[in-house]
Amino acid sequence: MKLALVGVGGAGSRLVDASRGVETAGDRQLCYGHLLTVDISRTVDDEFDHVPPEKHVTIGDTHREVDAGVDGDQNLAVEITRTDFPEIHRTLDSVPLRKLDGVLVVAGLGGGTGSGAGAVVVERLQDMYDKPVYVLGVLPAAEAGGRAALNAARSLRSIVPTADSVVLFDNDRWVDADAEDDGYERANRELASRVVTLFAREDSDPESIGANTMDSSDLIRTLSPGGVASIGYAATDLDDGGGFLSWLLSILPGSGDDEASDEPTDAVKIQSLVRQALNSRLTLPCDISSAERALVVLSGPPEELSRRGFESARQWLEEETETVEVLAGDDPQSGSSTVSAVVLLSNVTEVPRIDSLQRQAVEHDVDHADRVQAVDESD
Ligand SMILES: Nc1nc2c(ncn2[C@@H]2O[C@H](COP(=O)(O)OP(=O)(O)OP(=O)(O)O)[C@@H](O)[C@H]2O)c(=O)[nH]1
Ligand SMILES: [Mg+2]
Repeated sequence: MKLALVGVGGAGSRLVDASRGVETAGDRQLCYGHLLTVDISRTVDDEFDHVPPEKHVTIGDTHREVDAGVDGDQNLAVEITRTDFPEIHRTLDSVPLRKLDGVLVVAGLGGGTGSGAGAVVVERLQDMYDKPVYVLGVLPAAEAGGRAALNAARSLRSIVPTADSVVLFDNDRWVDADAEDDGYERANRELASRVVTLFAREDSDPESIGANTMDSSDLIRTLSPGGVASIGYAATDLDDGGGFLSWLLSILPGSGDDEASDEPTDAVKIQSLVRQALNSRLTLPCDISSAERALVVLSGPPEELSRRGFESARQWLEEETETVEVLAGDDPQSGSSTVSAVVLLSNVTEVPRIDSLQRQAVEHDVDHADRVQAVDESD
């Protein structure tokens, strides 16, 4: 799938930079260089490795309240973005949107800019473009505080109905608060590699595309119910020691038993990998049976991807997720030394983190209202 990447705010811009980094380091193409980042700032202090300066749009720089961002003020971000949208539009004009399959807007939903400007960008894109507009949103960790939770809860309310689907990433589960570089860099790489593996394809010639190869219509179909989506991922290195086979033998139930067969069947191999992906830490932990649709993509050398394995993995996933619609496709990567499985769960509704975020947001809102009232009364 070819998607233009639009990063909004600090986290959104860094994630677009990281995704482009993953893309350029491998053979897979996602945005083909069609990207832009938008931030509200008077000072540009971010150094990007993969976003050229002409693709970075700074808005609100004449606004007196703005320094290096709106400091969590979502309403101010919305106001500035509405006023300065022509500046974003100019850079968007340099992106050949009609030739792409859609847009992926990336934003940290706890930030004022990510949540506020992000919502305006999604709304405007939907008005001017008839292909899907997806969102990759980062939920703030609980430590980010009540205001970040309130921003995220509000932005989910406006973005989820407007976007074609919102893939979420939970900082609470992914960012190591004790890490020296504040843990974002590593989390961003993990997320970027999942997104690129799910959406991007090897830049291969159309002649070599097989019957089971995943294409963009499978992704569009899986994401079409809208709502919130989550990604699971597992990979194994073929060159690592005994390779795929011995790794699978070591994780299979009953391995080491005398009656265990010498070689697991292709179906068992692939099913084990898909099982690992589903049981892995999801970008947004959720009850998998609440998903409306699911998609599994298996990447690796074509000789490792068997048809029978696929069908059995798909059926198994159908049972596990209690979902009637599970699509499966492969992503042949000739010469690759890894086999990986990505599972996309779409329109998940049982998400404990969204519930706790909403509670945190309500508490903050009540506290905030109490403080305002106390100030008013003391006047
Ligand atoms: N995963 C990840 N999360 C981040 C990163 N940077 C910030 N965050 C989180 O995302 C939220 C938004 O932060 P920013 O993106 O810096 O905020 P912003 O959108 O620029 O908005 P303002 O700074 O308020 O103008 C915060 O809750 C941070 O904890 C990042 O690089 N990766
Ligand atoms: Mg910022």
